[in-house]
Amino acid sequence: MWPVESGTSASGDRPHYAVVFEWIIWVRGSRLVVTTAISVRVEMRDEQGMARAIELAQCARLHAPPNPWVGCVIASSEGVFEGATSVPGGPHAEAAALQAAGERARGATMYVTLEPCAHTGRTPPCTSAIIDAGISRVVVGAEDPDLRVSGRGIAVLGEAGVNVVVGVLREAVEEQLAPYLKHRRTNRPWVVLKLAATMDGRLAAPDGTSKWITGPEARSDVARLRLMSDAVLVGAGTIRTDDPSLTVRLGAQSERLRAGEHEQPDEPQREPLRVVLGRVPEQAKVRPAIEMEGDLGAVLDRLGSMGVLQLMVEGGARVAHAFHASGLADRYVLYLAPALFGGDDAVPMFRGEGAISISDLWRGRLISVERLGDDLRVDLAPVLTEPGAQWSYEREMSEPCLLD
Ligand code: AOF
Ligand code: ZN
Repeated sequence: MWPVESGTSASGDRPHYAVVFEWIIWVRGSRLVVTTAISVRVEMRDEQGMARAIELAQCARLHAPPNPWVGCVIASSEGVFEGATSVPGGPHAEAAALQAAGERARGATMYVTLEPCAHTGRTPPCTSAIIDAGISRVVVGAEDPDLRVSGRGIAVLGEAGVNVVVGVLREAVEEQLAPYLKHRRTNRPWVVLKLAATMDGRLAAPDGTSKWITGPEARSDVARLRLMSDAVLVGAGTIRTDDPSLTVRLGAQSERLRAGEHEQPDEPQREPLRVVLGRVPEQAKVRPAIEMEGDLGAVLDRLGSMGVLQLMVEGGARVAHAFHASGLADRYVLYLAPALFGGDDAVPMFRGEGAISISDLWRGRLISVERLGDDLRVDLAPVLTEPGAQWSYEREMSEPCLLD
């Protein structure tokens, strides 16, 4: 028996112990040695607890903003108790799980995707509730950059003698919470640039018509992306040619069920804010909409101050170019139909000056590729700008998650 370092549960973790068993099995005269080690199971338990907390957090994805969508699992000898963030002003994930566990939380381990809060906001500090409940170990996915927390939650728990482990499944948590983390670090929204195009990269025919390049599955996926966004932005040119309403067409209720969420009877219907760059004609279907103008950085600052965590940019080609060229897109979501305009007169994805030499080529990182009916959804991230880019949580969530 010897202590081993844990790769994922570093920073202040207690040592793990490995007990290695070797089983010798004879199969038809051949000697087969099977080795098992208990240390692997100890590490796995932390990762499994955090993986479940991540699943639970996804249940809060649609109703938590502008607060973070957090998941929490309490594992005690008397059972497993779960919680997810409620609507803003309601209990945090930790409080919900503690409520479910009651007295059984004493001596238990808590897995929580985000550092517990140490401040009194609309709810009391989760750190006090954790300490009072007698939780002995807290496993945290990622630190909370919110200035009211920012390391204080971890410090308060440590000072009270709670064993705190930070960074288990960090990449997955940071990917899942990317819009929240970016907003709290920069006061700007996470920008998702969505483009629906043919395989030869064209958004519309030379006469401006574009309905419908992609099929129904891709279009419902777009509606789902809108539902996860706090604001959608288009250029005034798109309003003039397409007159889109930019509403969440599938209906929030059915999408919420698809995302595995429970009904929240008091929850208002969530429709993203509609933002137009330029002037909106009187009769446009997009109304009511916010008209904005000027520097895109200032637009993002303003939306951030309005509590927009995720901004979905829906085109057209000039707006896409403006966000791309200024390096302001955090994620590119391309819906590609198996169709070709076959000429250079159809509307390109980006209208404006692009790379003039191969050495200026923008290269992204492929996050995921998914087939949606006859179309493809391709997610790209700019290289070196975000953590956890190899892991796409939204794409992996297919089964509904259930709170116990
Ligand atoms: C949540 N849910 O599960 C956790 C949060 O507005 P308040 O008072 O509810 O505080 C929101 C802050 O609390 C939020 O920005 C984050 O720093 C912290 N943690 N918030 O809504 C949760 N764990
Ligand atoms: Zn809290």
